[in-house]
Amino acid sequence: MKVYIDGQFFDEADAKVSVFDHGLLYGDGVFEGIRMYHNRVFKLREHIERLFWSAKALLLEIPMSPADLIAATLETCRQNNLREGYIRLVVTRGKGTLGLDPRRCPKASVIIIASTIQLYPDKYYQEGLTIVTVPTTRMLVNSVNPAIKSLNYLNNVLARIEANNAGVEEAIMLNTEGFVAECTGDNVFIVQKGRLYTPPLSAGALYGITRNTVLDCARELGITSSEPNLTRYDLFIADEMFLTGTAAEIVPVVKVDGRVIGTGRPGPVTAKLVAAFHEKTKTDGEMIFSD
Ligand code: PXG
Repeated sequence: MKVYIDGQFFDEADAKVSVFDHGLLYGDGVFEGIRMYHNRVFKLREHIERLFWSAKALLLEIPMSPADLIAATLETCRQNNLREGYIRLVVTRGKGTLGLDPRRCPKASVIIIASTIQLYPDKYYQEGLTIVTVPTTRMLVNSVNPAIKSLNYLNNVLARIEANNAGVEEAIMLNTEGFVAECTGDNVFIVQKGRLYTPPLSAGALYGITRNTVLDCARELGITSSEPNLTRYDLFIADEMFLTGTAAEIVPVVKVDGRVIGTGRPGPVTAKLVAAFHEKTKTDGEMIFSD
């Protein structure tokens, strides 16, 4: 594997960062998880845009233009001869002193890893997931805003540990008001009487690119969608439920906190959206190889 670090490609064994990098010392940095499908980097421009937004929120200057970062990402896929897979783009605050002040870090570091992806087992897509709500609440929008895709993922890691303890693959996180925010690495959707609902981003969620794509698919399919605050009760009485994320794509949920959702099987609206999503992955995104 060839890993891009600050303009150069390194073999995996030599792809290293400093122990003085504030990405390691303080979780000070931003990242993106991106998919390649059919020789295209899906929604690459949208991911790069969100990376620059996350960096802006942290006053972190990415030492490359968006266009150069797009070019470097595509080149990393080519160097690894990948047309399908997963890309992890990381921008750390860079090397600094043993103090948290970001002004002590002269230059941010850009890392691009292109690899294959460990997918959820097919049975989750066929039969749906069982999940639980966890006690760890989502961070406040005025502390570390969940909209910032930062390297500080401990809030999510704590929730994931609670999901692991409960023997499930994902966890619903509520905000401090008790409304549904999102899962540890996925956004949440429900279907009720043919209409699609997802929590508003102000509830404390990532501006999910898969979430946006699903909302686009719904519009194109004539499915009405809206973004009201949702409670656990709304999830329990939903006809259908699913999660969205770059890694999971669209994964149906059939049980939440012991309550069976709808028929207990993935539903028809979910199936339509899954089909529409997969169509988009064929045509949407920057091409890797020109053939
Ligand atoms: N919420 C959170 C907290 C996330 O981290 C999503 C929602 C879905 O957003 P996208 O833009 O992907 O639709 C995410 C995304 C990983 C991994 O390896 C995590 C994500 C994406 C890709 C890989 O854990 N999280």
